[in-house]
Amino acid sequence: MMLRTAVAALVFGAGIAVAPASAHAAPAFTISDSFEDTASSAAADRWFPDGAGPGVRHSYLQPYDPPSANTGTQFAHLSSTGTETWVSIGRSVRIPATYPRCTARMAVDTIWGDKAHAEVWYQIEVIDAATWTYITTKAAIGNEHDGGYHNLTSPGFAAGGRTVFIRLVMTSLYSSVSWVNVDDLYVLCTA
Ligand SMILES: [Ca+2]
Repeated sequence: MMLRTAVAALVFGAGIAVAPASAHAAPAFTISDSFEDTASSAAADRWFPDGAGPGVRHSYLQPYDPPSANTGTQFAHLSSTGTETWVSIGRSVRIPATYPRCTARMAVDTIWGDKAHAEVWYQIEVIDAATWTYITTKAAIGNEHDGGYHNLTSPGFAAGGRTVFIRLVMTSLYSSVSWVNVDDLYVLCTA
């Protein structure tokens, strides 16, 4: 409840500040991460797989498969064959104190869902890295007939001056194969 109050206050305050604004766009902090290796860091140095539960599960970076990437050539593969199993891929992002109001989105392609329903369950999670508590989450149901990547955007959150861990989690409720590909994290933070 305290977090919701804080977010509402920030949104309200920002609206007042921006209302008389000039034509200049408000400054912002952004991160775009397409799971590619860059000159400054390899994708494997930024992204971390995790998961738990019964059955077989996989979470790893998939390089050099352009037809399956949303952009570039690299993405993440999350799959499982277990019930009540979760798998994830995530990375840390330092949110500047001067740009505390953020949203985060990731692109998800549902490759293989439960045989009866063709569905998988997944959600984007923003976690306070210092306390490992949730800041916000947003869930979605993917269908293997959706046709390609779809963006899943988190609710707005306030985390100025903190490091957050942002991850995409897939949950399997059936014993058949669940499989999604993940690409293109985009974080936008404003004052
Ligand atoms: Ca990519």
